[in-house]
Amino acid sequence: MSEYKDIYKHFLIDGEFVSLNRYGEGHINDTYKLSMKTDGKIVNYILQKINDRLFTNIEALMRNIQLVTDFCRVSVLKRGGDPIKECLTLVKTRDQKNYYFDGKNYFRVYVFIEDATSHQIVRNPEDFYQSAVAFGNFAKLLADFDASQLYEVLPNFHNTKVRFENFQKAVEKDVMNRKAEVMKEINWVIEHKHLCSKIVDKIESGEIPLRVTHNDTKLNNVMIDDQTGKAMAVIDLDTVMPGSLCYDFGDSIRFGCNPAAEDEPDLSKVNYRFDLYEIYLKGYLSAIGSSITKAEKDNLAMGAVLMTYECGMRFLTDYLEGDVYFRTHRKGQNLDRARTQFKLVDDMLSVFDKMQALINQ
Ligand code: ADP
Ligand code: GN1
Ligand code: MG
Repeated sequence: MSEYKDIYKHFLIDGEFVSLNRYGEGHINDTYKLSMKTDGKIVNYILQKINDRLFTNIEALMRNIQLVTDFCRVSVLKRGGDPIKECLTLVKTRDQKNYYFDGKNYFRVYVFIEDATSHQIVRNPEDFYQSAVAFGNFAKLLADFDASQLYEVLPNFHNTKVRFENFQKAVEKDVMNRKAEVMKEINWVIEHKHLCSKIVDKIESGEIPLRVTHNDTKLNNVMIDDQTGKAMAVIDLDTVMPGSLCYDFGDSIRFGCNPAAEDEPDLSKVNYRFDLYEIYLKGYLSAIGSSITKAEKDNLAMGAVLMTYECGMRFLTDYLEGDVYFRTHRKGQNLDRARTQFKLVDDMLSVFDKMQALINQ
């Protein structure tokens, strides 16, 4: 049983303890499913040990999440929905805080969103379409959110130029002596360096607007209703901060338009699914409506290439640094992850004109 099995006692949670088990496939926080029994009924929660190596100002991070979930709740209520199912809901501590610090670690608790699943792979095109609608709606919702209220949790999170500099430093330091083994991948990243400035420069010049975005829009950060197949809720709000729609769109494409796992070692199984890109584009544009600018729309396809390139570079950087950022379960997992991303970028670039043409249609 987990060493954290008494943590729930500090939160406003009733009933008798049943179990606490590791849960989900997130790469960042330590997530557990907590089950309690009240009046003979099981009530579940998500308990997370927040990654405080990455998130250094937990107070501000949790304030962001509180603001965004409160905002989401009001909007869901306005349209007659059920906020417990359609939004993340934080459970307060007994002293009315939204996280608990035990002197060493930071914890938070969410209401468990029942009868819905966070999928690791696109099972069918309809799921993917629904996730596009969910992220498109989320973006539209955040268009009315006052950005100045938010703390910038991870500055330069999707600044691909800065990501490249960090990659270069990792190559130079080579702390794990892994460089020689991955020269092919390192050279591939360097050959594609010209991609780094594609969107960053347009954000800097003001051509592409900065707005409040999710910044981590992969399929497993949306809950799909098990019964109806519709997207129920957008989750994982740690990275909600100023960003670009092109990145949010792109990250969904990166993760979803690949029929294989993100860490698939057999690259023959990794292919870019153009048909899924088409489906996602349709769903996203239909949901976001007139909230997208022309410049954003024109750069959606580039957003997909860039997010995939950047993510691959981040996985390779982490491999070189000794797997200290993304959670790994086996040796070489970050390298496999990097390789799938590079394969996807090659595939995307080979049909880039088609990707762009579809947007202009
Ligand atoms: P990470 O930042 O590590 O990715 P997430 O917040 O995405 O952490 O949570 C990891 C996984 O836990 C999700 O992919 C999902 O499967 C599950 N999860 C998170 N929050 C909830 C929730 N409120 N209800 C049900 N499942 C959840
Ligand atoms: C991480 O937290 P999770 O697993 O949803 C990462 C994303 C990466 C993703 C790659 C805060 O997302 O940026 O794109 O892994 N989140 C953070 O799968 O770094
Ligand atoms: Mg997640």
